[in-house]
Amino acid sequence: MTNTDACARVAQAVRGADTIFLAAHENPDADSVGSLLALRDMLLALGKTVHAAAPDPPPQRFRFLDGFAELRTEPPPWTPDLAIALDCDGASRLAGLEEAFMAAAITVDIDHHRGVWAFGDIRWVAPDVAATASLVAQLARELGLPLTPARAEALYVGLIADTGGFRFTNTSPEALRLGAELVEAGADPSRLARCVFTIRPLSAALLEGRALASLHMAVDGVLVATLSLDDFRETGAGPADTDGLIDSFRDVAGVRTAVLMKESGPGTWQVSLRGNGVDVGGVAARFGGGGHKYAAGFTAEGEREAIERSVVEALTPTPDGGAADA
Ligand SMILES: [Mn+2]
Repeated sequence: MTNTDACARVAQAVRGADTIFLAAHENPDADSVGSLLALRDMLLALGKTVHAAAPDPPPQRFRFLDGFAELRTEPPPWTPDLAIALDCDGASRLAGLEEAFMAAAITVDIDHHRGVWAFGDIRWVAPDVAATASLVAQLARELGLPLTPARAEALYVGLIADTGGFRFTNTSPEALRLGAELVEAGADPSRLARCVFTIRPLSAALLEGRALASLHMAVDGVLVATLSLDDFRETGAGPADTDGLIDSFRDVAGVRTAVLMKESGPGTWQVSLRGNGVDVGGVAARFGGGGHKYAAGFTAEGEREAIERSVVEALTPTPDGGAADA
């Protein structure tokens, strides 16, 4: 099924439905929240009864988006004619909403992940587009709906988040064209970039200070940072305040792999790994974790120093250029 065919089938399903359940993935990010809110607004304009939800509360920094206050964490009180999942890499990512989602007469998966876990009656999965927001914009065109300022703002938030502000390798001509179209429709690039990338709570800035103070090159090319329970308690920071930290460590010159060790309970360490062209997913798997090739992690119990030693050893470059035995 081509992208155009899939879009037409989703539009047809929308036209034929009265009650529609929209669902984002667990720990919803900018792309799933933006896509959800833009599509919710479109469906309301078509006179549909809409229930939009995510399994976890969406980040408060997106509360300025139209309809944010109407987002729910529980399933709809009715059995929907149509259920649409947005940006969900697999039905399991619907978490507590999965059962209610699957009860719909027609289920739709709109996503831009690789599609290994595609699900539902209609699977509109387009790994070549930069963001799920791009697909929602395409659906608006198919349904003959304009990109209002509110819709443009929500979709722009998703687009810039998933392209890293038009810097990642998925920054295609199409992504840039859509960006221009959304700005013409009323999205404010400067204000939205600040909301998505720049602004953060004081606790996150203080926590970054702790992480920076701990930073050291354990062996050549392997950079390690640590955050203890005390660091979290004394700065008032929570787990979400570490977002993006390890990515900035990967960007330090000379780093092949970055390691961030976070104490999540006494003696329990969540270890995040990032690789610059080094497969850290394989290393994480050896420690019982998982993730992507260049971004992965695992959980370990025990003494911090011992865990650091074993992970650094596993990441230490070998003469063939890979991580040890990877
Ligand atoms: Mn996405």
